[in-house]
Amino acid sequence: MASPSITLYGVPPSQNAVRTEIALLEKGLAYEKVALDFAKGEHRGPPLSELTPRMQVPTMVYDRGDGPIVVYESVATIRFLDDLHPEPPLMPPVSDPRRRARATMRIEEFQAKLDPVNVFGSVVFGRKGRNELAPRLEALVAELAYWERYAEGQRFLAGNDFTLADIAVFPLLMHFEALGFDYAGRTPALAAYMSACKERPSIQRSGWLDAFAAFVQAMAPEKVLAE
Ligand SMILES: N[C@@H](CCC(=O)N[C@@H](CS)C(=O)NCC(=O)O)C(=O)O
Repeated sequence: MASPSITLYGVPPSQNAVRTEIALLEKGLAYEKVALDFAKGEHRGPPLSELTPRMQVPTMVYDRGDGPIVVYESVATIRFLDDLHPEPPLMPPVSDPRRRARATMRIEEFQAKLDPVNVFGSVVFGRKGRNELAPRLEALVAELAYWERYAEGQRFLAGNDFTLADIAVFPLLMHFEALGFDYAGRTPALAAYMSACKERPSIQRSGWLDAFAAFVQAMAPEKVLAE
């Protein structure tokens, strides 16, 4: 297959956009990164508005010479890349149904259960505080208890190999660390999992950990998840 031309529209600290980038780095694919300035409303105009009606990032334009394919929704982008570029694999094979089911469940649970309880935007942009968010914070901590169980006894979420499930979940977990959640004290298996992900070369090479840390420092969100 000819090497595709890939353009990734993102925003440096975005936990959504970094998923696509991690998958690209895992696959060893070359790509051009276009950083949009949301403060200037760059996502509301062309080219993004012509590529996606939702005008959100990540949006990836993938072209292997037979016309551009636009893919958005971060989980769709990483699935797409793993389907079209199966080596190295980012899903356990069908010949290992136990681990494959685990990875699939974690991705589905990320989308259906974990992402919906995220309060990061409400704290950072909505400037909502601990009292106002109390029921949502309780729901979030209860949800993290499931993930603690999932992280126990293995390096990554579907076993000892890094998969799409980790690309989906890890960036979101960083949000809760930024809001003061004490992984080491409250969920030790998740703390070990976070360390393993932070060491992953693709995650380090993405530069996202630094971009996210700088964003958190600049926005100084209230530590609503600190005990
Ligand atoms: N479910 C989407 C969420 C994408 C998303 O919310 N992206 C944010 C940046 S982190 C965005 O583009 N926000 C701009 C907007 O919604 O107007 C995904 O996983 O890609």
